[in-house]
Amino acid sequence: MAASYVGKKTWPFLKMSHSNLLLHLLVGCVLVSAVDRNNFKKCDQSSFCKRNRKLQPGNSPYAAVMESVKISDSLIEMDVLNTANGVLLSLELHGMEMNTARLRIKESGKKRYEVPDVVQPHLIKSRWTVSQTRDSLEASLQNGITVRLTASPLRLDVMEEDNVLISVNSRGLMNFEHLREKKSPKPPGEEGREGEEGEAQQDVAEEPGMWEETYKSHTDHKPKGPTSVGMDFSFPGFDHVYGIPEHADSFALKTTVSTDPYRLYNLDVFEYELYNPMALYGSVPYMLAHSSERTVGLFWLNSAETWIDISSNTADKSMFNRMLDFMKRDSEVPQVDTHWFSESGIIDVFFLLGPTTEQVMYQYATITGMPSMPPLFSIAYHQCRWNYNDEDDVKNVDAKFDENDIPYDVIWLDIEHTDGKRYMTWDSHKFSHPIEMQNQVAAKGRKMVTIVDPHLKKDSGYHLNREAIDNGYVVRTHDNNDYEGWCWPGSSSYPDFTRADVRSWWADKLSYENYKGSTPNLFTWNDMNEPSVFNGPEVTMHKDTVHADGWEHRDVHNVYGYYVHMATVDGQIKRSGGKERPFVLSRAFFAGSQRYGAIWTGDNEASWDHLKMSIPMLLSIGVAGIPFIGADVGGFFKNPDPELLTRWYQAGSFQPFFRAHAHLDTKRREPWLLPPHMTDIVRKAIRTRYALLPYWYTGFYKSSNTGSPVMRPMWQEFPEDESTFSMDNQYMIGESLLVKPVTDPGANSVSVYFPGENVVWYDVNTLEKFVGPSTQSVFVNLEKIPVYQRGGTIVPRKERVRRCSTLGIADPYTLIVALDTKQEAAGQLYMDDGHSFDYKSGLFQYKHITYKNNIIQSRSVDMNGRYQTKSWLERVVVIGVARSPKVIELSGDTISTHHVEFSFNQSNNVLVIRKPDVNMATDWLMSLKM
Ligand code: NBV
Repeated sequence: MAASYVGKKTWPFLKMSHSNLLLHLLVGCVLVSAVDRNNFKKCDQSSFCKRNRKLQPGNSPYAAVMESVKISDSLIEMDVLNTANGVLLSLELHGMEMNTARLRIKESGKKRYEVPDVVQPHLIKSRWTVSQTRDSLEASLQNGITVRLTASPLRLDVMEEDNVLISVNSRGLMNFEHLREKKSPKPPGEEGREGEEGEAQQDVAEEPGMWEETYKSHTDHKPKGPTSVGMDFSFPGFDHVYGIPEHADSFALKTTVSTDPYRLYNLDVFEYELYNPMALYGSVPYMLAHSSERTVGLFWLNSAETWIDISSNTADKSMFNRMLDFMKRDSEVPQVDTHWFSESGIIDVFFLLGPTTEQVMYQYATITGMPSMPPLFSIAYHQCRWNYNDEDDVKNVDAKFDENDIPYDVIWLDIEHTDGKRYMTWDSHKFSHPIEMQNQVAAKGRKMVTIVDPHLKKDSGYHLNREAIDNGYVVRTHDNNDYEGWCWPGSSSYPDFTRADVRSWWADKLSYENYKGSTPNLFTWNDMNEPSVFNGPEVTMHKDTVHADGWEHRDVHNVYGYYVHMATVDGQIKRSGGKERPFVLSRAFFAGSQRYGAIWTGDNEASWDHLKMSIPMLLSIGVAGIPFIGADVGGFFKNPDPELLTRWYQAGSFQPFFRAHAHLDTKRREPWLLPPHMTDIVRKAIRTRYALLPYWYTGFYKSSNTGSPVMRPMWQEFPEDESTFSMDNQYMIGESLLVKPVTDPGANSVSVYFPGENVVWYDVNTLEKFVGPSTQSVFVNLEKIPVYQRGGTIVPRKERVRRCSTLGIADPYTLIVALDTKQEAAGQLYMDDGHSFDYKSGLFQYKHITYKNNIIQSRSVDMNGRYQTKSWLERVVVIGVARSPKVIELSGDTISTHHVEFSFNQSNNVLVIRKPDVNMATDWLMSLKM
């Protein structure tokens, strides 16, 4: 059993089993202290952050050498000189398809880390048309981007026609700390005499922390010295920027003038605080700027520790001053200024010019990869806790769901299921029949997940550790030994997942033969992959450890977890011979993680504030290209009161990854342990999720083709509506559903903003109608989840209550058609087997369903679809029909034309068409004779 809860601020390893605890106390007792924000660096505790932040806007020392310009089709190259120290850099400007371009600045003749395996191979290039003068150059892509480069000081303006959309180095904050030899210390008395050593003449003066840095008790050896890179980017015409997850902060990013910059450094932050720019478990160095006119994106491809400063010429103005500007008609053009700097690597930036939000999202997904299509079960409801203790516990929980008529798809096992935290093994007492256990769960159509962390117990009897050590697969220390860190199992080694051979070894370990006791119904959870190292600096790996090809951990830190996720996903695909879709949840992430699977927001807390925060956090990760995201329902730490838990279930049922989870020391909180009337409400929320699975599944399919998130900000759907730009508490699921979760205790009303000129919205439960744009206070009792369907859309549902999603695969569909003011609506339905890759070879159906001119029609959008389904159309509900039809005639591919039954409710203008009984795979048409 675990040690008791040791108060709020505790080292994570104080929550371990007694044996592990003892181990830690023996070896690591000196390290015991409180983990709070003081255990994570502030900018002024990081020498490269300080150096870059200290730079002041002004004339940049960098200048393009125009005589060196070389142009070949899609690539423009030139030298850039640091006029302060004579160091030469090389600049590349790549023209790319779809209004995108890439700027790379490297150090001439020097090897620095360039992030591999994130940008998609074979991006389509686009040819530049260039005009050049002695001190400038203008390069344009056909129908798109123009880049105007000014040579001295170096500045780039990324434009469309005459509009500057992104300025680069316009504030002169570019910084490229070149690789250098360490100077030998000067004899006493000569320390101050710089300027006599040729090349480094006017170089930045040596500062403490450049060649070695100590944080708490950890010394970071820096054999390469200072290597940071930085650049400023301004967005003229924009007032709002988003993205750069992961932070527990508002969705619209704040200025950092009086705070630390936003930090990107994957960290296991114990009990994270809200509303600050501290780093968390994952990093996507990608920002979107949005205005009522357009959206642009900027992707900074660098996997080292990164900080981003944001300032704005309008954000800090008072409302009064803004009004004054407006009255005087001399309001400035708004502008957001950003300053990005990373500890190592190169400057590698993508400019995505949209112009629409959807286009920016598509451009980003083209560069970093489209999201994978999740298996159906994984978007249903998951039941997790640290821990389900043994096989009986699993059996009982599984049975209780059935007894209580609550559907669920997956039951999860946390670290205690293993043999002493040796992942991919089982505790032989508590889980002595893992295959039988999985088969029993699977007999009901359900699945299981086990946790597989990347740290390996240093025990020669543990096969994974032995093989990793024997093969030389583990990360090395700066002085060339196997790196050893402390984690759950005690002393642990960490495989170097940045190596392809190590990933392939790991993937093989997930085969059924190698992972004893695993079955095709067992899926995976990668935790602690930042990586978390309890006795490391900031609870992570020392930056001077060494990875493949001599790269330091400093260079690859933010992609380590991404590679763990990638290797685990590869393993799952391999074990099925490439047939089955994988499901792997990861805590750490990077740009491109969307290609691998789901991520969640880590160790939140059972509080109303954390429930509220789940919305902006998920929106930020979503716009940064990762759609399959969730937050622990109920809150991980502490015990939620029944009302909070109930409200959290309701909110979670409308978030993409829907999993309840709880800390080891919390009270049991499965839905049936709530007071009965609340169990009823939670049952209803989970069932609502199941009913809407066809809509979610279709949403994920669209996402996998467009890069657009399923849970999306209001402004993605209403890009011109400025009142939505800072919204943190309501959002859209796809194009059709507006969700405003109740996130306050004792609420009996919430205020909902209905956007859109003349857009009608229907309460999905009462069908009450609201017209936009308007803000309305709506009544909520505990049962109520305020969700509204937008007029003009069609939402597919499955109404049969099942024990889990797979059992409902052939169930009939209901279509909810909400008409707009023109008496029209449209929507899509995607169907396939829900689990295999067969859809890639045509076994799918993608239907476009429309209501227009009193005709409801379903047609295949993609004629390659050949999936045969037994599902049929059970019901069509049309909301907002002006008057009752006289007859409704159904015709289709496989049926003879006939009349169908219907009823019309005059009081709310709702038409219900019953049992059209037509197969969903076929094309059909219903004509309403008025
Ligand atoms: O494996 C235990 C937990 C897990 O339940 C949680 O979801 C992770 O975010 N894990 C972190 C390690 C310990 C947390 C205190």
